Amino acid sequence: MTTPLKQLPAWKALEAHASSIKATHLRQLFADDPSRGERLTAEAEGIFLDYSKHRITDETLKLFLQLAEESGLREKLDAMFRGDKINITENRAVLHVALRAPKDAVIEFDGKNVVPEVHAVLDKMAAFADQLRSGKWLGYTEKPIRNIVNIGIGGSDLGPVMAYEALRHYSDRDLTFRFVSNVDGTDFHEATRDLDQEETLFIISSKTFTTLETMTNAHTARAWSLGKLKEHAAVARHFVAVSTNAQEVSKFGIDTANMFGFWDWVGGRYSMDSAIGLSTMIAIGPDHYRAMLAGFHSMDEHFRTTPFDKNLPFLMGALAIWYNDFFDAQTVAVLPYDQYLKRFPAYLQQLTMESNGKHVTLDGRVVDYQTGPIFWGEPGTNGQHSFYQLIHQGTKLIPCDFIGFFKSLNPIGRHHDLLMSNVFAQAEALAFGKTAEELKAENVADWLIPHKTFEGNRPSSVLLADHMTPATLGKLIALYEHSVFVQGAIWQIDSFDQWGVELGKVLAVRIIPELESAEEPALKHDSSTNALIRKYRAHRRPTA
Ligand code: G6Q
Repeated sequence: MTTPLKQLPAWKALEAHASSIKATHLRQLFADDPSRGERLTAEAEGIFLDYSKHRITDETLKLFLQLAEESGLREKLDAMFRGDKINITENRAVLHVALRAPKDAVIEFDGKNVVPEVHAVLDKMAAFADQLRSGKWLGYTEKPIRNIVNIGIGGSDLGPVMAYEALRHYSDRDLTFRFVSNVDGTDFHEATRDLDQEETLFIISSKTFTTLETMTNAHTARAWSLGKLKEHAAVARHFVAVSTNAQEVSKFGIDTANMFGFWDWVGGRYSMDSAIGLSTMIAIGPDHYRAMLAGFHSMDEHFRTTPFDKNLPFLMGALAIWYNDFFDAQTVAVLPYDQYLKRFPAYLQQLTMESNGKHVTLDGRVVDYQTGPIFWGEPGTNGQHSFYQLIHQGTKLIPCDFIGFFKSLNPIGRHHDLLMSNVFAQAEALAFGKTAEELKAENVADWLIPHKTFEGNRPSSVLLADHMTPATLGKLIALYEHSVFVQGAIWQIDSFDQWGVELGKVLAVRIIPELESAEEPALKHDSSTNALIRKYRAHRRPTA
């Protein structure tokens, strides 16, 4: 049995250290060490991290390095890269790093090198993407496909949506991309209402090919297509699948020649760079897609080989644990100052919260410390005009990740300097605040001073890169993936299962017939659920 986390000497030392550091303001830390702003930084693969505005000292980092040692972080990391079945509750390996390994790499799973298979699928995706992009893939009525609709949910949707938005600059603007995830019919309707069936291709993305939402939308899509195309044979030209379940794919009527596979060892939320990224590849083209994979891989290598004191995922993971467990912080705000990253916070929510929202350790013990924080955010500067108030002056401590670029892909006038000045100003104001003395010197009326005072001492990281490219996106995602890994490994939890999500997949199924049956059903839920079902039945639209 592993030593419980709170009994590790480094954890105990961090507890004592945290209570001493809580009394120190960031103003003091900066005054004590004028080089702090340059010293507490790290850079890897073109991603620069300034972590100086955190309530830490060299001692904090030293203790986290000791915690990594006592937690066996290095061995855990090696086990993941080696393909050990570290997802113990599902008895699965966790090998998303193999999805972006170069052709000549050797990563063995069950005694077999998986890299050639990964590249075979990539080549098949590339051939398909090229046909579509060049207008050679024709629909059933011989018209070229112009619209691509990805149907998937969770890990089979959030990554593709985020990547499409993030890399729009690189996308083929003659093609239209839509994403349908919700089982709410409105999602399908609004995504397809202005599309022509003859020019529309659906990618049904589902690892299991059994997910209720996706299969419902897939059947609706088939009916919608055949409503105009009539012949069942049209399905082969207008539907492709991304899945691990060939049997269900062919049952649906999709030719398995048009199926792009992936593997059991790819978790849903770690799958955007598997065949689940087919829509991304069609949008940006195979060369850009490969550049994105190379970006992922370079961050994988940085994580795997760099000592932890210079290791970006480690530093970010340690900071997340620091506030979550020693400062009672409940959340982390992710604030990308780049419009292309508008879906990045939503993507990170799944990556972080589905991975580390766990309350038992790998040994099955209930934890006596906090695990995964809540991730949330919006692109800057929009958030500044709404929730930043609470971050600056509320009663909650919210560490922030600011993400910015040196160059804009759309350099218009002064826009980019204005945008970036906000990144620096916000991080500065959060850390240093505004004192009563400063306000007095500005002749602010006495009674207003408490309202206008900013306590400061609010921590943030600033991440900077040159400009948004497919490779940069890959690096950023891998950075967060591995930071999540660091946190989960130290918390001794299984970051790769999702029993809470599985529950949702079975619960609704029980209630569906109770909503739809013509006969009044004998309800056996609690009194609230029974009453809600009765009320819904009384008011629902009768089936035609
Ligand atoms: C991800 C989760 C979950 C999953 C969806 C879709 O890690 O397991 O978000 O991706 O439930 O599952 P399918 O791809 O099997 O449809």
